Amino acid sequence: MHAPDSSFNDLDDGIDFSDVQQIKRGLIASMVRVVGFDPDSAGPHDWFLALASLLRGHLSEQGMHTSRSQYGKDVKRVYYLSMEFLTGRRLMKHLLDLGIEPQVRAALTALGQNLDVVAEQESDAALGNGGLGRLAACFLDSMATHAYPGYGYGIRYEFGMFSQTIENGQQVEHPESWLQNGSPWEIVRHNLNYTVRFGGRIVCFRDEQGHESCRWVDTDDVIAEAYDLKETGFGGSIAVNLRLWSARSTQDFDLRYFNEGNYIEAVKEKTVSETLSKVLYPMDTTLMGQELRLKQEYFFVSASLQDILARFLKVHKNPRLFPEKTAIQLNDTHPALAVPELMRLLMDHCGLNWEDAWDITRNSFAYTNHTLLPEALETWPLDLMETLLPRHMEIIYRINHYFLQDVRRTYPGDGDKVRRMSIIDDATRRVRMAHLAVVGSARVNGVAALHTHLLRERVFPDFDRMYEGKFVNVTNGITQRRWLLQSNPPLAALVSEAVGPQWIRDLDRLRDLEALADDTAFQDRFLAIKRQAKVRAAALIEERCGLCVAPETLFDIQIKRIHEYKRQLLNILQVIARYNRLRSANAPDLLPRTVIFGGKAAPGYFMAKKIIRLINDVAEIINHDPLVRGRLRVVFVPNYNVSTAEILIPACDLSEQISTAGTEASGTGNMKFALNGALTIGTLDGANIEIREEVGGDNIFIFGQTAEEVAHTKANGYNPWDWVNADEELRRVIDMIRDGFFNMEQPDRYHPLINAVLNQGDPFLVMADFRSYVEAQAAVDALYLDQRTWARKAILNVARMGKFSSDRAIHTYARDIWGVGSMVADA
Ligand code: 26W
Repeated sequence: MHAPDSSFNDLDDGIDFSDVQQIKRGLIASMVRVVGFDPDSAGPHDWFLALASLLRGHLSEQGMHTSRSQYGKDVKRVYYLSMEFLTGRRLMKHLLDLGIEPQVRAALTALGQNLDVVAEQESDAALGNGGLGRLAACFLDSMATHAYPGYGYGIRYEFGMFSQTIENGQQVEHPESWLQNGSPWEIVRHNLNYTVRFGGRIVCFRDEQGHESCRWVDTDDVIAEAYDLKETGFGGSIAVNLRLWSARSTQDFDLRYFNEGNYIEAVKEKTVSETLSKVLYPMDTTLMGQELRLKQEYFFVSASLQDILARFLKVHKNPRLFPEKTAIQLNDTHPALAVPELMRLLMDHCGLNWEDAWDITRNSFAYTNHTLLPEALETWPLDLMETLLPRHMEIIYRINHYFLQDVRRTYPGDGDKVRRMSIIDDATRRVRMAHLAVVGSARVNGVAALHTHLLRERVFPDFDRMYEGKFVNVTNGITQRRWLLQSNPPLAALVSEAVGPQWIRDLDRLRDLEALADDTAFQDRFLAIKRQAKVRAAALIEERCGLCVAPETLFDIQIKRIHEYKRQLLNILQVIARYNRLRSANAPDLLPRTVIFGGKAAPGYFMAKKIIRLINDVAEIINHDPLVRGRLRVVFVPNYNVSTAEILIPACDLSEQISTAGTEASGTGNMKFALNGALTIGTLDGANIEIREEVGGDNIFIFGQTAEEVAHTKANGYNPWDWVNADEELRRVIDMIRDGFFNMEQPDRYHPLINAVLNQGDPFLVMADFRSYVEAQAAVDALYLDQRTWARKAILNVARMGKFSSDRAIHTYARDIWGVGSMVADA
C-alpha cells in the first residue's frame, strides 16, 4: 500500500516572505478573501486582520512541520500546564522571529499603511495576572527558539485581566474583551473536543476474576473545545503549540423545557456551562475559594490530560511507557488535579491497576511553586470536592492513605508529622493542593535560590527531609527576544553592533559589553538611547495621564501588581519624605525625579486599592505644588499590562524591587529592567540576590533587612511604633497622611491604612526598612549626578544579565527535570 502523498513542503500558493511584492499581493488576497473588505477602503485594523491571517497560515504550516518531525523521531514531549499565559500582542513578535519585519513594513507602506499603526490595532491578550503568567509566555518562546518539543495548555478566557481606569484617584475595573473583534491568530478546532464531567456518583463492581472497577455516572457534562495558537521561536522554523480550551455546552437546548414552551429555561443550561471559560480570576494571592474557580481548574486539566493521553496512545500501545515519553509541568498548584485525573484515566479508561497507574503518574509530573505567602497556597473544601469530583476524591484519599503509610513507616510514632504532612487537613476539612502536587511529582522546584531554600526550610521541611533530591531550584528568566530585541530596538541594535547578534539566542554573549563600559563614546550612545526611550515613555504618560514629565529627570519606576508585600507603600512614603525635604529648601543634592507607578489591585483587595488611591492623592498635591516644580513628579500610569511594560521598561533609570525580604519568590520585572540598563534599588529578596551576585555589589543599591533578619525582628516582638518614634522624618510623613494633608476633603481617608500598618504589627516591615531605604535613595541621587559613572554601571548591568535569560531556565528544566533534549544540536 502506498502512503498518501501529503507533503506540503512546496505549497504552490505559499508566499515567499523575503519578497515584498509577494507579501503585498498576499495581503491584498487576504483582505479580499479572508477579511472580506475592499482594499481601497480598508483601515489599519482591517490591514492588521489581513496581515495576521496571512501569517497564521504560515505559522500553521510551520507548526505542522514541527509536529511531523516530533512524531517522526518519537521524542519525549514536555507539556506546560498553566491557568495563565500572559503573551501580550503577537504581531511584532512573529515578524521578528521570522525575520521579515522590513519586508512586511515595505509591503504595507506600498499599500499606504504604517506597520507601527497597524500593530497598535492588536488587543493585548491578557490571559494572566502577572509574573506566573508572563513566565509561562517567556518559557514557550525559549522552548520554540531552542527547539524543545514543548506544548502549552491553558484556558481561552473570553475576558482576560480587567482593564483599569483611575477615577477620583481610585481604581475602577472594566471587563476586557480581547476577543471583541475576533482573534485572527487562533486556529479553531471545533472537532477537537473532549467531554469534561462534574458531579454524579460512582458505581463499583467486580468482574469474575475479582477485579474491581469503577464507573462515574450521572454526571453534568461540559465540552472542552480546542483553540490553537502558534508560538514562534527566533529563527522561525519551529512553532510550539499553545492549546487553549473553551467551554461549550453539551446541548444547545434542553428539550424538556423546550417542549413545554419555555424557551429561556431551555437555553439557560448552555449559558451556565459556558461561563466556565468566561473570565480569568483577577487575583494572584488570596484565594476566594469559589466553586467556579475549582471547576475551571478541573475543566482545563481534564481536557489537557485526555488530549495528552490520546496523543500518546496514538503511537504507543503500552501506557507504561508514558513517563519515558511525557513530562508534565504543573505551573503552581492550579493544575494539581492533573495527578488524580491521570490516575483516573489510567485506571478507569486504560484498565491499569493502582500500582502501575501510580508509578506512571508520579514519574510524569513536576511541580513549580511560585509563592511563599501562606494565603496563596491553595486548599479546597472536602465537601465541595466530593460533590464536584467524587471519583477524584476517592483517588486522593487513596493516594493519601498509601502516602501516610509511608510516613508512618519512615517516622514511627510521630503522629504530629502525619497530621502536618497529610494531603487532607482534618481540622479544616480541606484538601491541601500543594501536598498533593508534591506527593504526585518527581520534582518540585522553587523559582530563585532564596525561594527554593525557604520552600525547603519553611513550607515543606517534612517533605524535603523525607524525599531526598526532590526539591530543586530553577531561577526564573525572561526572554531577551521580547524584552530587549522587540521592546528596545535601538539598544538591541547598539548591543548587536558591539558584540554581534548571537546574544539573541545566547544571552551570555552580552558579557563582551564589559569591555565597553568605560568607553565614553559608547556611554554617550547608551545614554542617548536611554533618553530616546524616556521621550517615548513621556509621550505615553502625557497621553494616558495628561501629565507632562521631563526626560532629563531620573525615571524611577515601580510597575507590578499592587500588593502589601511588594511595598508600593514604602515607595510612596519615601516620596513624601523627599517632597518635605524639597519644600524645606535644604536639599541641594536632591536631583529631579519622576516617580512612576503602575499596576492593578485585585478587585476585592481593600488595602491594595487604598494604596493606589494614596499614590494618586499624593501625586495630585505634589504635581500641583509650584515649590517643587521641575524637581519632583509622581505618576500613576493606568492599566499596566505587557504593552505598557514594553514602553516603560526601556525608559527606566531606577528599578524598584523593594519587597520585604523572604516574600517575593523571584520577580522577573527586576531582570527586564536591568537588561534594559536600569540600576536596581532593592532588598535581598527573590532573584535580586542573584542579580547582585552577577552584577556586583557596587552596581546595585541594596537596602533593608535580610530574610533572616526579618524573621528575627518578628520573633523578637516587632513594634512599628518604635521605628516611627525614633525617626523624625518618618514620623512627619505618617502624621501628614494621618492628618489628611493629601486629602483635605476627607482627612480620615487613610486611617484604616495607617491603622492596619501601625496598630496591626506592620507584617511587611515597612517602618523597619524605611530609614535604610531613604539612605539607599540618597546614594542613588549622588550617583546620578555623575552620569559617566552611572552609565558605566548601567552598561555593566546589561553585560551581566546572561544568567537571567529564560533560555538558561529552560535548558535547566530540560536537563534536570524533564529529561528531554532539543530537536536540533544548538541547545
Ligand atoms: C489565587 C490563586 C493564585 C495564587 C498564586 C493565583 C496566582 C498565584 C501566583 C503564584 C502568583 C504569581 O504570579 N507569583 C509570581 O510568580 C513569578 C514567576 O515565578 C515570580 O517571579 C514572582 O515573584 C511571584 O510573585
